Amino acid sequence: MQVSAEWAKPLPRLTRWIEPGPVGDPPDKQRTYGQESLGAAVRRGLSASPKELASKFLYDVEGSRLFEQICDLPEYYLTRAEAEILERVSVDLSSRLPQIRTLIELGSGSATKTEILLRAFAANRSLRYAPIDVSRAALEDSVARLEKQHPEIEIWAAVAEYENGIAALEAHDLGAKLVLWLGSSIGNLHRPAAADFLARIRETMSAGDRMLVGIDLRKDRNVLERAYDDRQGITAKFNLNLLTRINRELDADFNIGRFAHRVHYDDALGSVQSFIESRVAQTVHLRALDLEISFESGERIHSEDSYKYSFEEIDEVVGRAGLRVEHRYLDSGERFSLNLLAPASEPSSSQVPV
Ligand code: AVJ
Repeated sequence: MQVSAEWAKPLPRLTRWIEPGPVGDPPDKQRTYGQESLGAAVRRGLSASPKELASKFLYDVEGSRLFEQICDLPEYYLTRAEAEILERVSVDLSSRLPQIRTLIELGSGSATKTEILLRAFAANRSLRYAPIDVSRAALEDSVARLEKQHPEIEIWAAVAEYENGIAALEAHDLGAKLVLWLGSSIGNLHRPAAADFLARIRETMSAGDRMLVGIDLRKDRNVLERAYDDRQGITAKFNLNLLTRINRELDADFNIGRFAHRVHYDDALGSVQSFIESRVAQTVHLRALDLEISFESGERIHSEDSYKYSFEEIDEVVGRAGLRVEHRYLDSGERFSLNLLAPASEPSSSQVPV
């Protein structure tokens, strides 16, 4: 990050890059947040029946870029609905939470929406922002932008999966923290895994800490299926880019034209499921893994779950994690929710002296 203009005063170096430990396979392969490598995941997932791959692998440089485009799509209401809520409530949140010193963000991406919160929280305290993301490119861009626009905010950036990043940050005393998990990323986890993950975050929380979680709500099937299968085909590109990534990183020969993007909302589960479907019977070679994978015509790889929640389902998952919803904010269309979570064991906020 260079400051080249002559007029620029030398700024105190407020940005730190946190480097978590080496990434390896988790001790327990069932853990969905996992740190499984792409190679291990592809070997296991494409040999399984039905075939599957974890959605976290969608986010290489190109995947992160395509996801940013998805956020601007007319059909993808989630980002706009969440931004609308943040615009409306961030000042209220900031005054409700005077004790907070650090905003930690899980999967910060471009951090465009986060800026709304940062502005409100930095207005009445000295603030630290700790974004965690697996995409170094996305982090470098957002950090460079924030350094310019908010030189008063101290930034601790971690290129990491969520829990490695939090563990690395926990080694330092960051004061009372608000953990942001925006964009309904929780939707990528099965409900029990979501409760599990929240419970592990809960373990790192003291009484004054809070979490702010964006969660998409259950709604009409057509609205949901359109949001994940847009007219311009950007979401299709995003999903199929997984094959391009595997070609590059695992020396494979997927012919992208022989696969299609498919989406299905399972109303009982409450999940929009995304698939990569083989248009023909074919065999693919993955040289780096010394592996051949055959597809029948119409056979699918399950590449993503996007779970939708009712209020009851939110309360249930949050409760199982030892947390409670202290406040729930909705957008004007009541499509999306922003949930302020507190440790459940704590007395209600009216009893806490400010
Ligand atoms: C980033 C996981 C919230 O599931 O809505 C968007 C990813 N996938 N379109 C979602 C996604 C296809 C997105 N999350």
